[in-house]
Amino acid sequence: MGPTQKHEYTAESITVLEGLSAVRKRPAMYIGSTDARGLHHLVYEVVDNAIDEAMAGYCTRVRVIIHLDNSVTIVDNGRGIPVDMHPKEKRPAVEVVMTVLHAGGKFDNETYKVSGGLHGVGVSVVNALSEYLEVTVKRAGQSYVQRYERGIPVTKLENTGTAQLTGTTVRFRPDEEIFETVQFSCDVLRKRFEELAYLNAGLEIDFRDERSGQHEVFKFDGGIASFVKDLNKGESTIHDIIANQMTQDGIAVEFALQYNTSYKEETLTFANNIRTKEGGTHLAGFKTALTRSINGYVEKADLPKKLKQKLTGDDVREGLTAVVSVKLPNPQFEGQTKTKLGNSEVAGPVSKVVFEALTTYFEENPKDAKSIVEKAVDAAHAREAARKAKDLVRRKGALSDHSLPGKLADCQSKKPEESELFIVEGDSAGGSAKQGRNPKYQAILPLRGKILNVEKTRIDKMLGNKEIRALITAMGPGFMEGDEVDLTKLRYHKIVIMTDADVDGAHIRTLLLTFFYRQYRSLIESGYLYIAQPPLFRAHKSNFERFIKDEAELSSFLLSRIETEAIIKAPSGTEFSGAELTALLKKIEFVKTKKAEAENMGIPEELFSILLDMDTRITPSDFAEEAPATLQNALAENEYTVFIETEEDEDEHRYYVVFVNKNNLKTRLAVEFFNSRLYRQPFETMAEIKSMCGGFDFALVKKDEEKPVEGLEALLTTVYEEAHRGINIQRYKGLGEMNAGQLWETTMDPEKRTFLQVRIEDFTEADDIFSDLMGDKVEPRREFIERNALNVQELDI
Ligand code: 0RA
Repeated sequence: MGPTQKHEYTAESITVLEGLSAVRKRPAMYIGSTDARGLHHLVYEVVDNAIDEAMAGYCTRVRVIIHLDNSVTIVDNGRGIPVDMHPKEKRPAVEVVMTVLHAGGKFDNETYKVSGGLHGVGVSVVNALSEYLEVTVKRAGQSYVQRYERGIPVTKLENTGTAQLTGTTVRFRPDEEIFETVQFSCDVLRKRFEELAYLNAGLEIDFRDERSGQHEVFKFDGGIASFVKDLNKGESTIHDIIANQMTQDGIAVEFALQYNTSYKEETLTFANNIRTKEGGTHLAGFKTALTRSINGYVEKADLPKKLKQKLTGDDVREGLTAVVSVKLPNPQFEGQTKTKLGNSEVAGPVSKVVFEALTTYFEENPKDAKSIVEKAVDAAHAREAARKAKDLVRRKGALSDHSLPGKLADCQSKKPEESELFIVEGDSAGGSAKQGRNPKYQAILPLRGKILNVEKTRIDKMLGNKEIRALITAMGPGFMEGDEVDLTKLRYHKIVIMTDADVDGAHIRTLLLTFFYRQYRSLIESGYLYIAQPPLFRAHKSNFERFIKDEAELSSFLLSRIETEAIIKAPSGTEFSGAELTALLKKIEFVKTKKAEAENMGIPEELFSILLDMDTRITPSDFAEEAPATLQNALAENEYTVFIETEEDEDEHRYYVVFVNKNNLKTRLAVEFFNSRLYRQPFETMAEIKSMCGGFDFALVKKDEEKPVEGLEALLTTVYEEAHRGINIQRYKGLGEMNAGQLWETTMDPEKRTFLQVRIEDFTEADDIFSDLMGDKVEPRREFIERNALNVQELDI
């Protein structure tokens, strides 16, 4: 909606256009990429500006709304972008901020900017890459609005009345001409907002996703101490959280830590609110202080003799959960992914803050100090035991072939490039795999039952586990990450996990993936780890047999059967057979999936069907005081009524369409629904179906027998029923249900199989999922299985 009068170009606006067209020409230079990552950066950029206001002490709340058409609104209650005339540019400051590259910088330079990495490029970049952007400023008792399209102002900054409070509202819709995808991920955004709320104690971030109806408010008065508390949820902790904060030499340092009874370390570091995955000088300062303060305490304190021992950095970090956050002017980001803090002046202040806090805490809480020392000493012993266990395995390893595990059916080839190791669940599937393989270059290692849960086990125990030892020796490249994993000694360049398609199989696969991720990360990074894809179905009929990978292939297979045997007669007189029949059914199926999606969002299928069935497509601009007549008529025919609701939210005027059915059930949709893909795509498909068929009263002709079928859904069901007739479809649960020949043909034969290559990115997102699944307490684990119930169910029917 909104006005679109043309703007006159002045000399200034031409230079502006040049700047913005550079952004549109090479968007990746400014936001990193035009995939989902770059897309989300648009939101972060605007939110970061609001957070800058919060860090400067002027903003307490940020609201983010994802609308149905994938436009986004970001509202803050900061000072509002200045609106006074810019002396040189002769335009309001807000227009300069929105259209001139790097003009977003605050005029007061006392506060820290979030800027770093890809952030901090300026809101003008967001503007340049948006189909439209509308900024509303409330400042000095007045309210102002201006609209831009693809970065170009299409209205002047308009004074729209008085305003009590102050703040900035930005609403934009990413440009589909620029981005490969314009679909925001609710999960990705919510994770970032939660993180930002932890890092800025007291700041409220209110996040609403109107596509799903999700609404969450993040606000942590405890800041990063709350962060540590939540990271340790599901673990048993051994003392209260230790935290401190201080500004030293212009660098604001904060940390919080707490040990739990597990054996893993989780230290998250941030610089100017940006997660530094690769660590850097702040992490170095933190580690030094931790090791020094604990060793200092061990030396000074009156402790039993068995605890009087020098501890290493690794010893004191076992079971540690910590968050370190620094804020500094001019952060330097280095490293491969630009997530390593390089400023050398940071290490000293961090070290000082941490050392002083820990030393005081240990003196005041000797009981806790003792528990921490005991834990570290325990870790030191385990490390020693592990070293011995490794030595043992290493010496045996030197005997080469003779030391290979008995269960391993090795391949003849000694060339890693052509050799493959299949890790197979269970002895029986292992048997089939051994018989079915190509022994020249395929090796089989059957693992019995569940392997060890490596998240809960230390390396010494792990090396004591027969299955794990067999796996390590079979693979060949030495031991654990951090020690000497030598990939040149890897005996196979394809390590393939082959498990059943049921819940147990999924669990074993997760355990194995965790093991590789924690202990052999470089092997995954080199692309050597794969997952085999055994078929989910077998179709057979006398001497016909076919293996089918998944649901999608099953439906294509069934359609291909019917397309040669049946004809669909449409009311228009058109007869569909062969490829045309399949194409028609695919369209009907597409509409059906979209209806299910809509239903999931709370739009009843009956209502959605009415909207899709209309003769003309509605757009948001068709709505004024009332809904368009075409819509009102279509609804009236189905005993629905419709009215418009406007909401004068503190900063914006929102339009909602409210549908009421004959039972007085109300469905409320923001008007931008009519610009969403969810509506537009199936509408167009329905229009095609209608023009192809001329109505929905079909007849299905098979072997001269004609059967009337009324309606699209019924047509789909009937066709599939017919396609199922006379063929047996069997669902595979286990590898064991296939004989050796079938296993070869479907899953192991390089000519026919498909493997999934495991990538390290698959894990970084899943990091939390692993800890959830493998942690100490039972509750989060159940949640995981429920959250992923869909996947599991699909595997296990
Ligand atoms: C320039 C100067 C000032 C604030 C801002 C920009 C500003 C930008 C954005 C973007 C989203 N929300 C924002 N809030 C503020 C300083 C204002 C002053 O000095 O009063």
